[in-house]
Amino acid sequence: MTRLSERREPTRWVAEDAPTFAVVGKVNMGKSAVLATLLEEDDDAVIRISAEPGETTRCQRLSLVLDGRERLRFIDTPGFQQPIEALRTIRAMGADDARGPGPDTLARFVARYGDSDEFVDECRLLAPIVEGAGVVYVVDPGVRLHDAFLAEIEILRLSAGPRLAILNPHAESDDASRSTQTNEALWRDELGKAFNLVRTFNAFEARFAARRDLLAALNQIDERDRNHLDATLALLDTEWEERRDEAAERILRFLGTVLRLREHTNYVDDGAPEAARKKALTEANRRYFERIAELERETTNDLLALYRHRHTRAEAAELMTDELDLSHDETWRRFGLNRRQLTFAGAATGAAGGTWLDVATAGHTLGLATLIGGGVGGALAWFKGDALPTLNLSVGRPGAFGGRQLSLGPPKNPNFAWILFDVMLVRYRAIMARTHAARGDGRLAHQRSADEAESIVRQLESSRQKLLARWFREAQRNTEQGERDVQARKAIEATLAEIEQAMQS
Ligand SMILES: Nc1nc2c(ncn2[C@@H]2O[C@H](COP(=O)(O)OP(=O)(O)O)[C@@H](O)[C@H]2O)c(=O)[nH]1
Ligand SMILES: [Mg+2]
Repeated sequence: MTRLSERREPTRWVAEDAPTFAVVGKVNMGKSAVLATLLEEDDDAVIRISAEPGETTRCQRLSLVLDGRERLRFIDTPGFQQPIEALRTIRAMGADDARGPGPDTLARFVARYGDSDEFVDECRLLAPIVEGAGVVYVVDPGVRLHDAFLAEIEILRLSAGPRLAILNPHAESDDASRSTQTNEALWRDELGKAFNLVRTFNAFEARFAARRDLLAALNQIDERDRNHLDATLALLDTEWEERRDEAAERILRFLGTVLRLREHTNYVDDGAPEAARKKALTEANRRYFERIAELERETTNDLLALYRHRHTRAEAAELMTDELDLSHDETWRRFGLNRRQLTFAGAATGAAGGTWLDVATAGHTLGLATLIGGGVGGALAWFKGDALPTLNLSVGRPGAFGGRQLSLGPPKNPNFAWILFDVMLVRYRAIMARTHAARGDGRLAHQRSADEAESIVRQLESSRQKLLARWFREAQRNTEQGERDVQARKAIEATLAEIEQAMQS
């Protein structure tokens, strides 16, 4: 019987039928962060990302699984601890070899020190490489290239397999200073000599296209598995399109549900009919908007789950319960509007009294969506208050107990649907922008920032606007749309693809 303490690490790191790469580098270079983003793993219990050095003390297998099969295997490793000493030892061991130190020397190094107290981390990280795993070496190009790094690079150069170097800049890309750039040039020079390929991959910013590029780079360095990797990329693409399709479907369902939503309430009007009616109306209004905010949150959480953000939740929309004074700049700033947009707002306030253009006829009306920079909570506040378009309201006949029923439906204003759609698109963009390595506080912020206040729906091409406007109108009338549902979903899908595209540039 094997006692627990005697259990050894698995002897085979390299998969039989999946190309395997060991992800190596000094501690805190972002090895785990790169893997978390690449494999969309946001669970700290699975991939620990930490500023504490030495959190990863053993190798760990992490797989890219597509269609239920392991397509690629990565080994997350502890960082190099004593690369200079290790290199000196390896060189000494290889001095007797006719061809100098090489892959065999690394194997003998691991065999000799693997069970000792020396070079513990080096042996662990070299074990998969000795076994045949390719190398993915991660560095932060903002860090000065010093001797210990040169030793790491030299050790890795001795391995026989394919080698890719990844520059994972920790500094935000737009504030990369001049010295960082010089540093990066030095890194590139040095890495170019020992690796098949050098790529930049920012673990905190990489989106789908960057993840795909990185996987394609593995294809380039590992010729043996070219067909396998090509097939993996094709699966990855298919899966991504399926997700986008599903996201469009979910957004369409949200829009349909909200546009058909009715809120009913009963009240008794025996004493003071006006007061009772007003109270009931206020109450129904609140519930109506709360229900919409809830649906928005549910949808956003579904989208987060679809994109494998299992530990992020949509922040609850802050419903503005107080009356809005649209003549105040402050009101518009709460929606995240800038000065130019504030000027627009002044003009639109006049229009709020009742002149609404048909949505299909003018971008003018769509412009309102631009004005509403906040999420649904802020946006819907526009539709509240006395000066604003009222909801459909039907007051039933007195019932058996002298009660009446009052129903609220969607605002007649065509902007309503566009604002709902815009809010959802902004949410989608925020989800796309989020990487699985940036763990944060687990909340998807609700407010869009001032420079993102520009509406997305306003930029849609007019044929798509018209198609969607018609779908919104019919949904609001609660008619069955059949084939038009399919067209609307495709239009949304194309919009989502464009949002992703715009984020690449
Ligand atoms: N800003 C930024 N920080 C990063 C990036 N990658 C890693 N980090 C941070 O660097 C620290 C170490 O990252 P980790 O992935 O655990 O490094 P490892 O020791 O190489 O596995 C953590 O605090 C990360 O949040 C990055 O691309 N940008
Ligand atoms: Mg780590």
